[in-house]
Amino acid sequence: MKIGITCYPSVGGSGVVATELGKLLAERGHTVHFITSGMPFRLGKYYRNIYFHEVDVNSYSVFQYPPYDLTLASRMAQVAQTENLDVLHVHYAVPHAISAYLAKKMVGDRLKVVTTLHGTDITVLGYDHTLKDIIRFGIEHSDAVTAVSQSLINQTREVLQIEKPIDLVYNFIDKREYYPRDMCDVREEYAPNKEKVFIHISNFRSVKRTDDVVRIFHRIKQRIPAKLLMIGEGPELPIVRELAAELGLLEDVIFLGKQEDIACVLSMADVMLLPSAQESFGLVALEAMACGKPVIASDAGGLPEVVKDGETGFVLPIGDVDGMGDKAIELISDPVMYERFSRQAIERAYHTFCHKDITRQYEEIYRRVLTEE
Ligand code: GMT
Repeated sequence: MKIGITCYPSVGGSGVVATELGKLLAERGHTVHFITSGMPFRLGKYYRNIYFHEVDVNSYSVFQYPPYDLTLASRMAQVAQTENLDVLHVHYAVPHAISAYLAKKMVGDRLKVVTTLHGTDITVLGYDHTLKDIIRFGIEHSDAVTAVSQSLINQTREVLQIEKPIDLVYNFIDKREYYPRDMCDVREEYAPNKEKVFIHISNFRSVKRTDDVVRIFHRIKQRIPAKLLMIGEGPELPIVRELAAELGLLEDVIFLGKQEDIACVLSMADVMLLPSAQESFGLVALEAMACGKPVIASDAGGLPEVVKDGETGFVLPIGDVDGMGDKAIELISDPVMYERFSRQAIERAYHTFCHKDITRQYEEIYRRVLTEE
């Protein structure tokens, strides 16, 4: 098949999923055309069967705002025509599903549109009355819609009153990249006295509740020698640093900024902390599990579908900092339980979220829309 993919190309779970899916589809012999405003960050080298078409948004002085959605629609239509695309797979309903709808109107109904919902398009924008109707329109006019968790499907139905079928297609992990690595030497630099190592990875937006991460760690630290690795950057970072200082934790909380090689960084740690207020899936929890790291998570959105409570980590109510700290201590202090959770985390990641199975699910959806009248 000839497949166009549009996503936000900057760092973020949806961009990662869209790019990795494109690479897997290309490996399986499909031709993949990325139509994005910049080179997706995981696509920086040559891949057979993959092409990149930049959406170059001009900001003419007549426009108060650059018209990204229209430029994208026009570029989608051009690429669909010149490359004879079968399917446009767009990640995020706004504005990508709307741009795809326009492109389809320009080139004809032969072009099929598949929209994947990743979260904030529903959990944040879906509540915005200026956007709600157009999000619903984009979803209803897609040939197929998928969402990354059952929780997101339920929320989409509830918030937008949508009856159209939505396929559940979980995010996936490629076990050729995500597996436990030997990082003992580097780990020793951060934890020279055999401290237990906790890790948090996010874009430090307020929904990630990064202050809770520090408070959970503070509770852990009162009972056991421990270090916390904080990976990523974002608006909450200065606040989190201040909180760590206030709680006397600056020696033990290590800020490593943005990191590319997540599997290596995860392999330095013992347990991931992910107490988010919203998380339609929680790709980073899956990445941690694939590297054998149990996750202490909140029960936000799709997180309980990823992290099995009492098997691959613990799931507690959003904001239950003490509960999360106590569970982390219980887990890390019991080597038999820890080994079992670690093994089960890898098994679950590879079995339920296997990259090959999920790629096939998307292929089946593409075939279905291409044969439907
Ligand atoms: O979580 C973010 O801040 C980034 C956002 C994105 O656009 O990449 O992540 C969303 O999509 C990911 C991939 O499907 C999910 O793993 C994240 O849970 C989801 N984020 C939220 O729902 C807040």
